[in-house]
Amino acid sequence: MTQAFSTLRINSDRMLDSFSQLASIGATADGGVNRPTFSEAHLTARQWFKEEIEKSGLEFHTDGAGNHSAILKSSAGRVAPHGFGGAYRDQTFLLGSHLDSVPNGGRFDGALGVMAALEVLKTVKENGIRLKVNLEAIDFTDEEGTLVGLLGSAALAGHLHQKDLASPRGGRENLVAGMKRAGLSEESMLSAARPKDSLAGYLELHIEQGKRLERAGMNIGIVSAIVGIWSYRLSFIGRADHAGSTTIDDRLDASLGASAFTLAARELVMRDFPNCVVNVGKMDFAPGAFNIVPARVDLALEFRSPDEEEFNRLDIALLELAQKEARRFGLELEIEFLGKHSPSIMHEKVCNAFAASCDDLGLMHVSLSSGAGHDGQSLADLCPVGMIFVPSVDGASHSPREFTKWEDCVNGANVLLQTVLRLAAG
Ligand code: HGY
Ligand code: MN
Ligand code: MN
Repeated sequence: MTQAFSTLRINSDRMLDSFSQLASIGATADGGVNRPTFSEAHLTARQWFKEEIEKSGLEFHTDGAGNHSAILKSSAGRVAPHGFGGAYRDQTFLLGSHLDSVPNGGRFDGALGVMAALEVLKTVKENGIRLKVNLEAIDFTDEEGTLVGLLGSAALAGHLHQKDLASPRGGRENLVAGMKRAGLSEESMLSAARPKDSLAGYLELHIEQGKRLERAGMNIGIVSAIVGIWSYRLSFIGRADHAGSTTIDDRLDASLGASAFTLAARELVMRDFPNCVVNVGKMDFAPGAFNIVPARVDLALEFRSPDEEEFNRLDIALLELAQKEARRFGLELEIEFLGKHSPSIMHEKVCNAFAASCDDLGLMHVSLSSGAGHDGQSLADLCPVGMIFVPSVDGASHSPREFTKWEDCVNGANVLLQTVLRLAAG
C-alpha cells in the first residue's frame, strides 16, 4: 500500500456525531436501543441512514432484501442502477454491519460497524483517493434474527431460499407483516442475489460482546472464525387441568418437561460439548393462567458450535434429551427446525491485512473466534471475508449495559480504513 495513505485517519468527531444521532433512534431509557427488524424505530433508522448517505454526496442503493448502502464508485467501477436487481459490472469492496437490534439491546451492536463503514467512505471520498473497486458501506437486513437471521446478507449472497421464509424463527406472520411495512416481498427478497464475482471482499468492525479483549488488555481482536447457529422450536405438550383439584401425580404438566430439558441441556453441553453453547431464550406457556396446569410450552432453542461435525452430534444429543424429558413426564414432543447458519473461517489474507494495519497504528491485537454470529458468514464462500472486534466493557451486549470506549471505536474504524486501502488499493 503506498505510504501516502498510511497516515490517513477517520474523522472521529464526525463519526461520533453520526453514531450519537443513530443511537437516539429507538433509544431506551437505560442507554440501549430497541430496533427489531422492520419495527418503526428500525425503519426510521434506515431512513436516517439514507439521508446521511445523500447528505455526504455518496450514492444511495437498496436491494430486494432491504439492504441499505452507501456507494463510492471507483475510477473504473460502475454499479447496478438504483432499485432491485441490475447486473454489477465491476467489483465492489463491501464494509458494514447491521442497524437492527435485539429487543431492548445495546447501541453499539451492529451500529458501530455501519457508522465506521460510512465514515471510511467519507474519508476516502474527501481525500480524493481513487480505487479500482467500488466501496460500499452496507446495513444488512435482520442480522439479529428477530425474523429470520442473517437475512439481508444471505439474500445478497444468493443463499436465501423460499424454505427459509416459510417458517422463520421469528414467525411467518411477523415476517410477512414486517416485509409489508418495509415495502418488500418474498419475491424481492429472493431476487437480491448479486453476481458471484461482484464482490472483492467484505470487512466488518464489531464490538466483541465478550470479556477476552478487556481481560487481555488488547486493543483489537482479529476474528479467526465465526460460530454456526442452529434454531428449533420445541413444544412440550401435556394436558390442561385444574391447578387446585388435580393431584400432583395425576398431571401432564408441560412446564416440567420444558424446565427439566432446559436444565439438562446446560449440563449436557458443559459436560460433553465444552466448545459449544446452548440457549433457551423464550418459553411460551399455554393457556397461561395461575390456576391451569400448563397444557403446552413452546421453547425457543438455539445452540452454537465452531465445528460442523460437532454440530451434528450436539443436534442428535439435544433432541434425544428432549424426547427423554418429555417421556419422563408423560408429554408429547413436537420439534420444528427453524434454520441454521454454518460456522465459517475468516480469510487469511484479510486477517494478515488487519494485523499489518494494527501494527502500523501501534495497536495490540490478538486472534480470537467469534461466539456471536455475523453477516460475514453468509459471504465467506463468495469473497475474502474478515472481521475485527473492539473491547466490550465487562463483556456486556444484547443489553442496555453494552458499552465500548469511544477511543476503542475510533481505533477500530482506523484499522478498517487502513485495511480497506491496503486491500483495495493494492
Ligand atoms: O446472536 C448473535 O450471535 C448475533 O448477535 N446476531
Ligand atoms: Mn451484531
Ligand atoms: Mn447481536
